[in-house]
Order: sequence, then C-alpha cells, then structure tokens
Amino acid sequence: MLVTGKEILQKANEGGYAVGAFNVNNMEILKAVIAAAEEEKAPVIIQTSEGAIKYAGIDYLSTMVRLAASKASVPVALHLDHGTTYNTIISCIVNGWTSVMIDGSHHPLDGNIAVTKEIVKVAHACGVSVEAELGRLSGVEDNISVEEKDSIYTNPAEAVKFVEETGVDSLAIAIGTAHGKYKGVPKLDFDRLTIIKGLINVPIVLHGASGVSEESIQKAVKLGVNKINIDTDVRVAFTDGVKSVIENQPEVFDPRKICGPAIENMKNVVKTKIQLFGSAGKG
Ligand code: TD3
Ligand code: ZN
Repeated sequence: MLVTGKEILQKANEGGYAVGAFNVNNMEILKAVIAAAEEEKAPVIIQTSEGAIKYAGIDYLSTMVRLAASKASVPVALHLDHGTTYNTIISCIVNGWTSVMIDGSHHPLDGNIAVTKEIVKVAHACGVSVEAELGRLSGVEDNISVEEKDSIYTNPAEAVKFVEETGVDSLAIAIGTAHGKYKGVPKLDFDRLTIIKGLINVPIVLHGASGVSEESIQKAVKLGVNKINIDTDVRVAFTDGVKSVIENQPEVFDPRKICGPAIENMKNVVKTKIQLFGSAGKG
C-alpha cells in the first residue's frame, strides 16, 4: 500500500532500524525493488531524482509506482530525492508523491531554513512528508582536518535549530559519505551521528550509502540512522546483469532476455541491503 514517508520513518525511529530508499527510473528497477521488499516483508521507499523524472516522465513514474504500491503487500512511499526547485516539488505533490526532499544544503544555514520552511508549509498542507539536508556530502577527502570536517559535516547545534525552525519530518546529515563510487574507503564520523541523534527527534537520513562497508552501515543503524539511500549499487547490479547477457550470449536481441537477469541481480542486491538495514520483517 502507498503510505507517507513519515509513517514509514517514524516506525523505523521507534523500532531502531533503517528503511532502504532506492532510486528508480524505469520499470525493471521498480519491479526489482518491490519484489525484494515483498520477499523480505519490509517497508520500502521508492525514490525518484529530478533526473529520473526528466528521463521517464513524471506521469509515467507516478502511475507506475502508485500501481506497484497499490498491489504491494508491504508499505511503500513515493519520495522525491534531492528536490531543488519549488516547481518540481509542487509537481510531485500534485502527481501523488507522498514524500519530498528539499535540498537546500548548498545555502548558508538561514537560507536553507528559509527554502525548507516554504516547502514544509505547502507539503504538510497536502499531507506530504518532507526531508531536508544539512551539511555537504560532496568533496570529502580521506585525510580531512578537524576544521574542514566542521565546515562540511553537519553541525549538531545547527541541526537542532534547523529541525525546530523548519518542522521537517526527517533530516539528512553529512558524516563522511559521498554520492557515487568511492575512490578511497569512506570513514564515517560516528561520534557526530551519536551527538546529533541525542539532540533531535526526527528520523535521520544517510545519503551516499553505496560502497560503505557492512560494518559501518550496521553501526550507523545502531546509532540511529532510519533511512538509507542506495543508488549506485543498484545501477551496477543492473549493468552487470545486462553485460553478462550481451557478452555471453551475443546472439540475443530480445530486451526481455537482456533485462531479466538484471532484474534478478538488482533484487538480490536490494534484499541484502534490506536485511543489513534491519527492516526485514517490519512491513
Ligand atoms: O540521493 N542518492 C541517490 C542519488 C545519488 C546519485 O549517485 C543517494 O544518496 C544514493 O547515493 P549512492 O552513493 O548510493 O549512489
Ligand atoms: Zn543523495
């Protein structure tokens, strides 16, 4: 069934586990994620980036995901990932998204609070949940200094002010992860996560979780992360599946035979993530 992001994440916060949020931009990825969630009896968040909406069309994504959610035996939320403009966010609300992210993390604190507040006001009036981001994810080097860390990673005192003043339903924080493939080994600032968790009551979101070790993910969940975003690992599973058919059976030209193994591969990756996040059996 289709539910709000808030409903899924509040339960996760109370139950001390994290829900997987997987980026979807075509039918194959959607089917893989839904099948994985159903097999694991887990709540799940289907998220679409602005790029995915441009690629597939907002009406296609809306109809496909809402159909999948209505047929699903587990709770499913439809979430906009990294929303950047008022217009995109309103379009998603109008088209049935049950959760939106406003990413104002590139603004200074007051500017971020201002844009986030504006979205919270309209989204909440429509019964749609809001995720915001504080701190920056990109460009974090391995041997980062304490001062640099403090300027890039989420500041705990600012997080308190941000949550209080904006009324957001969940907060994405920067503690050392980055989007895409990692060059080195990501090192997470668990002390910062612990402090922030002790200060704010809304569910905490971790972006850029592909390529982070199982131990680090488990520790992050234990310390209070409630939503974990995965894109790259599923992209790689899709591409590996397609490649294996094309390389091993070059005579095949049926799209169903090319995409079939990719769906299976993605489903297995998503199932493994769901188990790791602790949300298996929670749906
Ligand atoms: O918001 N996202 C998805 C979009 C990032 C494009 O890679 C994430 O936080 C997931 O990040 P990752 O590292 O799993 O792709
Ligand atoms: Zn992200």
